[in-house]
Amino acid sequence: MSEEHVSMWKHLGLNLTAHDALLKVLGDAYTDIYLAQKQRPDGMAYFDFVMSEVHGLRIKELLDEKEQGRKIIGSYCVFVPEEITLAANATLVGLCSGADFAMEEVEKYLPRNTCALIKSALGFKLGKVCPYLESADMVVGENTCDGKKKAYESLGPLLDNLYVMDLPQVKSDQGRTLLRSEYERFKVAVQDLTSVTITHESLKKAIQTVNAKRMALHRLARLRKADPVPISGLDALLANQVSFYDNPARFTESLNKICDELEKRIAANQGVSPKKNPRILMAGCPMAVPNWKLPWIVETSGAVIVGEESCVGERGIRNLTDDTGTTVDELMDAITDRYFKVDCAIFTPNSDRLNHIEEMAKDYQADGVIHYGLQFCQPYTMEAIPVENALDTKGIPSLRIETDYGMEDAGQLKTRIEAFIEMLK
Ligand code: BJ8
Repeated sequence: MSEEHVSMWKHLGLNLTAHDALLKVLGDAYTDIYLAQKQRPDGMAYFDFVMSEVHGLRIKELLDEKEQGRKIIGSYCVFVPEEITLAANATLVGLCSGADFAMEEVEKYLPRNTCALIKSALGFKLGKVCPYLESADMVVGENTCDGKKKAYESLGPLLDNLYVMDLPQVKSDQGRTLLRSEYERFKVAVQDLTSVTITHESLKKAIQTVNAKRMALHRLARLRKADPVPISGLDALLANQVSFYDNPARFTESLNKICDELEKRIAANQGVSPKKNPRILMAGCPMAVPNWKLPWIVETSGAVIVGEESCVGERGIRNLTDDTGTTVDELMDAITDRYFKVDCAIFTPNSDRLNHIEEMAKDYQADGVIHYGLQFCQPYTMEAIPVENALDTKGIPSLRIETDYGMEDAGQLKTRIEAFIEMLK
């Protein structure tokens, strides 16, 4: 690690000892889980590089952008529209929350039985180990699940720039009206932050940039329908994870290059996993960097993951935004329409999600579905039961997993997952 990076982290106020420990754990996990894979597409070298510089060059880029007057906005949820931030000359970064950190400190603020994702969000702040969080000029919290809503009350005083966005919980006309007005309020807040007024031209261009990124991710998803599948679930998950903090245009170009390579693999009937290995659809809670435990167990147990019904996956990228509106208001309506379709389990009722899981299982020729719920996540662990019942009636085998970010249950999970995969064979 270069001296320049260390002084950058110092300048951001990171706890250098704790940060070193985090980077060590992250680097070791990446080597053991990612670099140990066989037959990876050559293009994944780009993501290996991005990961090796995740707290280095990317942060330097963001700080250089800030020097030139650009603002950085951090977010914890796919309901925060990147289109609005880009249109106002701001960069949106996803704040990962995929690892345990400073847990003793966290439990002074939150009860022990809080989901790992929420605890992680607070732990990264309390441990002072996230350069993205420390670079952000605004951090957006959203009223989604009860856990997040209440945790933002604890996180708020630790930050000087928390903006809370309200979100509907019902897909009704009133719900859409609330989302539309919250996006309007967010637009004003972002304009105030950047001192840039969003125009029809800037918003349209931002929509096109984000659509291009989503189209590249859709292309990757489509290619995973091939049998044999040309890329591992772990690598596809990584592409989705990186999409949250990479430069959007560069990400799109790099992912499209990988897709070109995957098309050649498919034409040559080349896959990452033997044809006989069961194909798995993962469904449930989002998996943020470096939460790779479950896919790693699945793919080292004789199966391959072909899709993710998750916010770090298809739920987050499904649907493009219509860019044909001729005014800022029409484009804001189109943005609202696109995001209102996100079928997060905080919505009630949420039958769209059940339908999407069934559709995905069929489209990706999945032999079985693994439903992943983070322990203490009520929305997803509760919804796992109707999901299981719906799949059961369609004759699609499924397995319900509840876990956290720790490795203590890895052996037990492996036993259950191996038995499930054996049954699918
Ligand atoms: S749109 S899934 S990114 S809220 S795992 S914190 S639900 S208790 S993350 Fe999410 Fe937005 Fe919905 Fe997607 Fe709560 Fe559950 Fe924890 Fe969760």
